[in-house]
Amino acid sequence: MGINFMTLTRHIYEGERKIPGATGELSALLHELSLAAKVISLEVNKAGLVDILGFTGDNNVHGEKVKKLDMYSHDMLFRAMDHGGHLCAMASEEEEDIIHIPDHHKRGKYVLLFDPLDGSSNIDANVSIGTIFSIYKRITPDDGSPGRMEDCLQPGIKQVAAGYVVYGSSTIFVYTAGDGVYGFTLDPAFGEFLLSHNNIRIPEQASIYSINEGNYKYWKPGLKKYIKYIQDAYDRGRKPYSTRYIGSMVADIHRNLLYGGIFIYPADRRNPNGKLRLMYECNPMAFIIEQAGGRAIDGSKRIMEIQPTDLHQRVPIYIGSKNAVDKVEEYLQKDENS
Ligand code: AHM
Ligand code: MG
Repeated sequence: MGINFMTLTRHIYEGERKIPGATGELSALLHELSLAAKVISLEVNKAGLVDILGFTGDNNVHGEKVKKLDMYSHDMLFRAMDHGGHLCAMASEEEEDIIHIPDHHKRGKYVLLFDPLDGSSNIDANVSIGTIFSIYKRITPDDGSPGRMEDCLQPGIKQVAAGYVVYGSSTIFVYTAGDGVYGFTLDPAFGEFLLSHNNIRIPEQASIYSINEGNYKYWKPGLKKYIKYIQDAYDRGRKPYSTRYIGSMVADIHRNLLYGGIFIYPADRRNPNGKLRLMYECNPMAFIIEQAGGRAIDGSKRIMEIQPTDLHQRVPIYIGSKNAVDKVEEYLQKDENS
């Protein structure tokens, strides 16, 4: 029986070797991220066993209750990433301001943004959760000075790499460095991420839709009509889409990436900007989905072309299989023009 020796680390380094002039810094960064992912995965897996479940009692910058595992993951990522010498700044969904690299560490040319533990309302129920990350090159001079806000507030098209980790029935690390999407499953026996999903392509045709339908009443008419359209597929001689909604964006999008589907967190009458954050959730997921052949829009614009103005800004998102996103866009536009 053949053994798969394509580890995540080897894949990253081989990828970088193909790029003329690459310094290896991005590879080192991704490798360090994978170490943090292993540590978080361990902790998530034993969450039910140790006294770590439950609220810390604090609220995060969005006014939501923070659970201990969120903070643990945030701290772990910071600690894994602050000393490598490749970053000039970080930003996290769990922290209001830009995070500086301590003065006693070298600073480098990259910026890292992350959502340490997405879908945290699912923690207590042992449902899949994940980490999302996004990497940019700084735009201020790479002279060892601290990174600044403008280094963080770059549009998604400037990402040099992005990825996510799903802590599910197994732990999987999915990333893109702009040359396709690759997934690696953590082998718990020897603690390595092994290539399990080579060059992932999202099916053009969706068979799943993922949206919190409880908010139906607040949706705009165009979205209501689109959902009705996909539910009426039988009338057009097609199997209707299945509804699947975990409530963990990472897990919902990961499944749709593999099976074909659309994930929507729309603007609605209560939340004109939706719920999800452009910098920590939408841009990295958009980069992955586009690299896999799909699309991600905010209703009218490409997510990755939005110029951010705030680290924590929210944005509506329609993301997934190309044909499905084309269709919802058509419905939303008809609505705007009527
Ligand atoms: P979080 O970052 O506080 O965990 O919230 C983000 C999560 C996403 O993973 C998920 O898609 C969404 O919130 C679900 O929201 P809702 O419960 O409104 O459907
Ligand atoms: Mg989140």
